[in-house]
Amino acid sequence: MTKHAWDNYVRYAWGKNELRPISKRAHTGSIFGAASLGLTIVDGLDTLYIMGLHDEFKQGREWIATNLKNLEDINADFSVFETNIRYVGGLLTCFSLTGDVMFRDKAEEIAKKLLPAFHTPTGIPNALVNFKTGASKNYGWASGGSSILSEFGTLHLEFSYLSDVTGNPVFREKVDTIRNVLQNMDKPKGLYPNYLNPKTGKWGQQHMSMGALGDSFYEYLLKAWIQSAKQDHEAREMYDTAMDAVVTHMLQTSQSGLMYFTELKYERVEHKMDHLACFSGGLLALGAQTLRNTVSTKHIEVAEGIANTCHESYVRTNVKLGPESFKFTEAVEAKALRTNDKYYILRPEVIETYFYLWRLTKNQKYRDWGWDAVQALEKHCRTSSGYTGIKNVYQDDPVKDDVQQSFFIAETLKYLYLLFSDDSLISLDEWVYNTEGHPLPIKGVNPYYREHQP
Ligand code: DMJ
Repeated sequence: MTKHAWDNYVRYAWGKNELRPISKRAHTGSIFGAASLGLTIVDGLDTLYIMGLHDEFKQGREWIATNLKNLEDINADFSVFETNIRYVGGLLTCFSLTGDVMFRDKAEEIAKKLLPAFHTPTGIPNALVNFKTGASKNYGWASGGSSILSEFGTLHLEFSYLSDVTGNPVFREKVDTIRNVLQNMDKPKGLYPNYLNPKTGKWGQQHMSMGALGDSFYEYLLKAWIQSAKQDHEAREMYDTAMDAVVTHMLQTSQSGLMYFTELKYERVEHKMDHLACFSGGLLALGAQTLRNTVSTKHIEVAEGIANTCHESYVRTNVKLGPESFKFTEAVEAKALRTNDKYYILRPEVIETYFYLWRLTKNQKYRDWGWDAVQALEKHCRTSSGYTGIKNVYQDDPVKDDVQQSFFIAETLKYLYLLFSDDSLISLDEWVYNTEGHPLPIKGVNPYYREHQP
C-alpha cells in the first residue's frame, strides 16, 4: 500500500505537496498551498525508512537536500503548527534514525522561519507566519484574534529536541514560555479552553474539546514527560490534572454503553465526538501504562471504551471507515447526521489507537480491527494511481475527494505497519511519537538521541 501511494506521488506530483490520485496531478489546495515544498516526501520519509524502502528513502532524501531551500523567498503564510509537526518533526525523525545532519540542519532552518510568530506580548505564538516577511497573525475565525490550544500546545517535543541536537537554546526557550503561561492561567473546572489571546493572555471562548482545536495539546503534556525520560514532572502533573478534569466533565456513556468524549461550550454539552478525538484511546492507554497509579485502571478502561466506540463509528457505516465527526442522540449513536460530517479523508486516529492498545494490551481484536480497516481502505480508497478520501461513508459507492493526504503515509500506513510488526520496531520504551506519527527518541534511553556535543 505504501509503495502504491508513494510511487504514484512520485509519478504524478513529485516535489509538490500532495497527490490528486484520480486527476493524476498535484493537489494545490493543501494546507501548504501550491508551493513545491515536497510535503508528502518530508512527511512520508521516515515511514519509508521504517518499512525498509531504502531506494525510495534515498530518492526523497536527495529531493530534500537539493530542493527544500530558499524559504525566505516564499511570500506566503504557513501554519506554525502544521510546519512543526510535519516538517520539523519529520526531518528530526530522519536525523535521529540515520544520523544524517542534512536532516537536522533543514529542521533548524525551517524552525527558524517560525520564530517571528512568537513575538507576541505573552510569547504565545500566532497561528500563521509569512516565511518572507516574518509577519504573523491569527485566523480571523478564532475567537477575537485568539491562538489555538492544539496548535501552540503542540510544539514542545520538536522544539526541545531541536535545541538538544543543535545546541541552540532558543527553541526550548519558546516552548518553556508557553508552558509557563499555561501553568499560571486559571482553568475553569480544571479544563483548558481551546482559545487563548496571545496579546492579552486571556482565554477566548470557553470551548473545550478532545477533538479539533484541543487534541494534541493533551498529547504533548504526556509525551514531553516520556521524552524527558520521566524527568519533566511538571508536564506529567499538568497531564494528570488536565485528564482528570476531562474525564470528570467530558466523558459520557451512551444509552447502549458506548463511552465518548463530549465537547463543552461554556456550560453547554455537545454530544459529538470528532474522528480526531479517537486518538485519545491510545493516549490514555500510554499514560496509564507508563505510570501505574490509582488512576491507571480507570484510564485503561476508558482507553478501551473509546477504542470500542471509535470502532463502532467505523462498523456503523457502509464502507467500514468512520466519519469525520459523530453524534450521540436518542435516535443514533456513533453516527454522523450532517452531510458535512460524513466524509473520511484517510485519517489515522482510530488506527493509531488500535496500534497503542495492541502494543499495550496484546488483545488480538485490535489487530483484527486494523485488518478490517485495511480491507476497507483497499476497497473504497485505493485507485489505480494512489489513495483517495471519500465524501460519504454511509454510501456503498461514495464519491471520491481525489486527495491523498500527506498524513496517509506519515501516520495511517505507518501505524498499520507497526500494528503488525514486532514490538521492538520503534519500541515504545525508546521512542515517543509526535502527533504526526514521527517517532522521536527518548532522552538518555535511546542511543539515537544524538545530542549536540559542544
Ligand atoms: C495530522 O496532521 C495529525 O495527526 C494532527 O495531530 C491531527 N490531524 C492530522 C491527521 O488527521
